[in-house]
Amino acid sequence: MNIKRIKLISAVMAGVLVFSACKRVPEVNPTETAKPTQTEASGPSESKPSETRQTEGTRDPDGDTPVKEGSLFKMADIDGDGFDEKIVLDPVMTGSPPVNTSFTVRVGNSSIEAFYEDFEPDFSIVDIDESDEYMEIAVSSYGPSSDLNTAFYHYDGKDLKFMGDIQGFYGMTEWGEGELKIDGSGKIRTLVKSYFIQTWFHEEEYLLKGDLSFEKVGKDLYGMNTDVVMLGDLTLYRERGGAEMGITVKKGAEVLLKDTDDREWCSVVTKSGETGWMAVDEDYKVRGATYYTYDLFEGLTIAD
Ligand SMILES: [Ca+2]
Ligand SMILES: [Ca+2]
Repeated sequence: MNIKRIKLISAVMAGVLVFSACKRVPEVNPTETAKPTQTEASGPSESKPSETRQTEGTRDPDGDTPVKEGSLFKMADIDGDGFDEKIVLDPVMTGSPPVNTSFTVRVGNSSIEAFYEDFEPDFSIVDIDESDEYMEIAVSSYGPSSDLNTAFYHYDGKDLKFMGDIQGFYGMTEWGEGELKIDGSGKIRTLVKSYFIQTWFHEEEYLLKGDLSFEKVGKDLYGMNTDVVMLGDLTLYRERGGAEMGITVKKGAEVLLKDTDDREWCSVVTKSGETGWMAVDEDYKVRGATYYTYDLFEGLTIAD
């Protein structure tokens, strides 16, 4: 037995130990129980963990999903039956220069084809809810204009099911850790893009439901916290939802657009600490004024 082989076996054993430890204490790091993605390529067979980990019960038929050249796969027990499945992603590149435009995710005899612009040719096995025995497949994409997205898939032991898309990237991106977070609580936290008053992002939570769909939890108010300068006068409402008028902020004043329901109301705080509320219709039309938000405030971000 040469040194390379010993190293490999040590690495595999270490992987098994880490995996076992995580299985016993999933709350330590529930999203890291899956092994790193392997790329199927020609080369010595001992470089493929799937073929060296015979002791972990890969006799499960789903552990033998065929893998094409250029495809990626991971081994993980995502249906909770005690045996690892082989989860395969076949990326498809088109165009010039070529970009990833579609993929097929496969487990056993079940597969789903999906189309996402500039998806990461990788995927993650995640545990959205530690209280159920399943783990989920997450494929993130960069989208056409920073429209980050993660698609989720569920495998019940027989069929793959598309669960839904959630804004935000899971895992490492070119600029660091993605903003979509999974902690095993059954909730996914992420940043979503809003086109209310301006183009901005706010935190959002989604709850995994029993029918495998995601429900937006939503907040009463989201912090916008954008400093702007008034380009015209505006009389504010005294209270959110009210009809009584309050203070008037004058052209040239610096104000803070603080909290908003992301639908209709936003609080405006003056330099002296007075607060009033602005109502906005159709995302950009300031109620009671002839202004659009981007004509009334300097300092907003307006993107497509
Ligand atoms: Ca399994
Ligand atoms: Ca689970």
